Amino acid sequence: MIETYIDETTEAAATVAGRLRIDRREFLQFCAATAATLGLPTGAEAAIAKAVEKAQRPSVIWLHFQECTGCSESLLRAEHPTLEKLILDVISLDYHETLMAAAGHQAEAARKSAMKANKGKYILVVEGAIPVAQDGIFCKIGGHKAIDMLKECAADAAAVIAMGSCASWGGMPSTDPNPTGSSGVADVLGKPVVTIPGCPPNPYNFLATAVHFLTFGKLPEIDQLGRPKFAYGRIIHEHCERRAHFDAGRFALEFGDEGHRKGYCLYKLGCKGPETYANCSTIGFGDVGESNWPVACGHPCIGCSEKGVGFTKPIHMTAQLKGMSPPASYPGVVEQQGKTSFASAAALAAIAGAAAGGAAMLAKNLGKQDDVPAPKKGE
Ligand code: FSX
Ligand code: SF4
Ligand code: F3S
Repeated sequence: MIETYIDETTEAAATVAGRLRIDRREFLQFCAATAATLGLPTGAEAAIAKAVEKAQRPSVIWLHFQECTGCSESLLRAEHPTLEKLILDVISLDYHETLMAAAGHQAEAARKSAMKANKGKYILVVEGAIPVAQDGIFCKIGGHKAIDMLKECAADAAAVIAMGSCASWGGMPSTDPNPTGSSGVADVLGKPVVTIPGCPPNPYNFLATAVHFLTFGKLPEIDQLGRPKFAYGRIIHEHCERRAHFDAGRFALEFGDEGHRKGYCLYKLGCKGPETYANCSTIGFGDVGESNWPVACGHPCIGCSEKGVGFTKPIHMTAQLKGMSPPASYPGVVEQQGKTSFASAAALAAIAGAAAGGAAMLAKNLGKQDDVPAPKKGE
């Protein structure tokens, strides 16, 4: 049984590696990492390998509206060629204005023919917000208003994915006063869609969503905002590498100060990790490991994926703490040396399981013991 499983997985991996001219081990690592990202049990990597091997690629129509194309850039600027090759192997990208060779009428014809050939089966990916003010006149492609193009393409799609914060909830273009009425896809269509927010979003979250669709024939479980739970189920702060500093009250107070140079928590510089739901802290960006994300680079998270936080709250305003109560006070970054009260020493001794006599000795060791009677000989 186990031999069959290993043989089939190895065979599938060899086929995909040969087809894409990538390393077989790298592909197997990708399958295991995707299974882990999706929170699937052991063995799911075999199902993923086989699904990718079969190459029944879903047709994808990718629309661009009010945005900077950062979503597509983040997808294609992976450090290793594997991610980019896999994305283009896992899906059949039939229409994507910035990547397709066709232009003008040919591009329009490609969109129409992909929609016709895959009616009811294609995935519609939308990048960018949709302007709805003044009847949506602010964004036109091929003579069509964004709002009309979106509705036309969504009508026969098997699933709609809003890629990036702009498409998910309006993002940067919807910033107050929002003169063009920039809106997210779900608001325009009047129905829930899968959203992968972030500016840009993490390409792994899109790829894992596509692989889930390919492997299980359905999209992953989502929350009330349409976000896949595997990626947006927890706040960044829960898994941040600087979290121990937060809990210990060690903060950077200015860029370049001692705390900042030592890698202390960025909460007091405005980090929005405590109110932003995303997996940036666990999977990282750019295909170079988990240490490549804003906080690891020394900048507070600005909450780019979170509606009401990113591009809304001032970058250096301290975050609202979600799901936790802050301590009433924090110890200083630099502890004062010297006087130690008996009460604090007793507490420390109690933690260490020592007796009151031990507390006196501890107080002596920690600093001057003005409040503590000197221990008698033999104590
Ligand atoms: Fe840009 Fe995408 Fe930001 Fe928006 O990403 S990276 S402005 S989310 O739509 O291109
Ligand atoms: Fe990390 Fe920001 Fe939380 Fe500090 S506040 S632990 S830097 S997520
Ligand atoms: Fe954005 Fe914050 Fe992640 S700024 S990329 S949600 S760490």
